[in-house]
Amino acid sequence: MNLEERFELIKRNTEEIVTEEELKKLLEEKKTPIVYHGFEPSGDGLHIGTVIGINKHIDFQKAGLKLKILFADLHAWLNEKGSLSKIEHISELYKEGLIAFGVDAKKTDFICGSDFQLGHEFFLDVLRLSLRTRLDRVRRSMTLVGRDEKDPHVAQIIYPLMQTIDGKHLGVDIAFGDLAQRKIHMLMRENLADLEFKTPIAIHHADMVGLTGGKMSSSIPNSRIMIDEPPENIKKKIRNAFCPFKQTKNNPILQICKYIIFPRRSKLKVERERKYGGEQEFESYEELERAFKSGLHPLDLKNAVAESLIKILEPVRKYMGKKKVRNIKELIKASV
Ligand code: STL
Repeated sequence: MNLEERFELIKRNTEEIVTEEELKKLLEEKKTPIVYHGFEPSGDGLHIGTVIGINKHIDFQKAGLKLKILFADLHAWLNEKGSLSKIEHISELYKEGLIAFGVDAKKTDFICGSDFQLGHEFFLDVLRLSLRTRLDRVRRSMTLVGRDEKDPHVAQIIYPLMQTIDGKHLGVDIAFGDLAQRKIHMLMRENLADLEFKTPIAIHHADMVGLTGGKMSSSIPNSRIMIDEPPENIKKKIRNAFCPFKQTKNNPILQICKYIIFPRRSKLKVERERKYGGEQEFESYEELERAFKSGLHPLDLKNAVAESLIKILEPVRKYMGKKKVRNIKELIKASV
């Protein structure tokens, strides 16, 4: 792969790269740049919304980047996502999910935050950063939840500082995450050069809309499909999903095509009775989007998407079943 092809593969299906020029220069100058993606292990496992990121991990690996996955256990704990032992179990579930989905474990560093964030140098860096950063600036970078609180815990302030320092201690060239990470990534870009580190490039991906049309969230089971969801449920959830005729914006079914199916499959086959137009094959997302805009029926698309998604998720479900990680709920209950 030449530089241009590597750049395009890194860029596909992302929302923004800060900055593209810096990324081009990095690819020219460094043989194996390091990209990291931090997760807060919480909830009950991975759903298809996370797959946008996982598909990017695979693209990054193909483009020759070194991938570091950070299970930010202390961050999740500071964010009141549960006890450390519960978070530890969920990290395990996330790791298996990523591997089941095709992230190359041999080429990935899976790192647990508490393994390095409690060290001497890390803490000193957090304190150094605290001397340089104004409360107002940190407040702007906080999560939506924390930002809206009138009297947030100090934990909410420590959180972005630690995340900033993660970039340095993991030695990263690129920080990757969803758009919600944008403000903290900017904090990283503003400060790491002063802490004798380079300025990381930030790459962000979009958040998928939920199947019910609003947010995709663990607390709304019908809004998401788990990566090991049984085929019957997938069919039902897709059949009931929000997919208005001809509407291409904020359409979860089209987003599944764009972010999950086409990065993994070269074609999507829509089968219809002859009188409704017969079989049709789409070879790119753009082609499918054009057809939908001109009146491809949502029900025909939904049937094709359910079939394709079931096939894509089948090996994942088998792997997760074999690893018995579906018993994670009992494990979690036992460890709270
Ligand atoms: C969330 C939701 C989400 C991602 C994160 C948090 C990321 C957390 C994080 C923590 C430390 C890092 C990097 C990322 O170094 O989708 O609540």
